[in-house]
Amino acid sequence: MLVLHSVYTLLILVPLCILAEDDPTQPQRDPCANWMGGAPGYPGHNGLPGRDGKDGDDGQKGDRGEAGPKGQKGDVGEPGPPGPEGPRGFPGVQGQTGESPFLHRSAFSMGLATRVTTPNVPIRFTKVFYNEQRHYDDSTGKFTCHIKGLYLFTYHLTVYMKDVKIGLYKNNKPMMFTFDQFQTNNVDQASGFVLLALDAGDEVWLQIYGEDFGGIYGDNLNDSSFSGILLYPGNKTM
Ligand SMILES: [Ca+2]
Repeated sequence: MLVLHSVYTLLILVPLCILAEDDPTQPQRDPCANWMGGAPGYPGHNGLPGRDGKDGDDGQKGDRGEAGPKGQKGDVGEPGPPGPEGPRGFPGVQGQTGESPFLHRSAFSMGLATRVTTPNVPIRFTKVFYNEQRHYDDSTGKFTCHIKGLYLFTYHLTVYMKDVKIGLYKNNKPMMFTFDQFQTNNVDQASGFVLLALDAGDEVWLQIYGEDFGGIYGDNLNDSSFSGILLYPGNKTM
């Protein structure tokens, strides 16, 4: 049995010595040195990389980060709807007494008491319809302006027996005329209406203009009137 084992060992090792002698990459050595004890092997090549392992479990949640910088201001929004109606206010304070529109008063309305035949002098109207302020003087027949302003003058004369030509004067200057021819067996009228801007001190009156025009008549049943009234005081240019 021992002999058989030695033979087998010899049969295996002899070819190995021959094979080792033919490898040119190995250092030269005695191919059969220590062949009975066996020569030490050389390190093998590195193996192939192994497969990827399974994913690990999720880690723990990290800490909250720092707050970011403040953003830019946005656009102005649309206006909102109107609010509800407010409560009723308190009554106002009573006002002060105003200036009376009749504070500046000047008016007269006079009538003839008798027939007038004298020409070229102021006609004296002595029948008083109204002359509260006495701005019309029935002793001279003239109205004198006491309040600067705009005045209205009007006259309505009965014409009887003769023609009438009447002039309305302002400070010795005739401002307007009215002429009426008397018709036989008739009663006529002569009328006039005018607005005049007067200054204080101005005088206004009526008088027969020229000769042979003294037909102005008046009695208890036929009035001839001359009236004037301040429309409003103030500057002439109003
Ligand atoms: Ca006539």
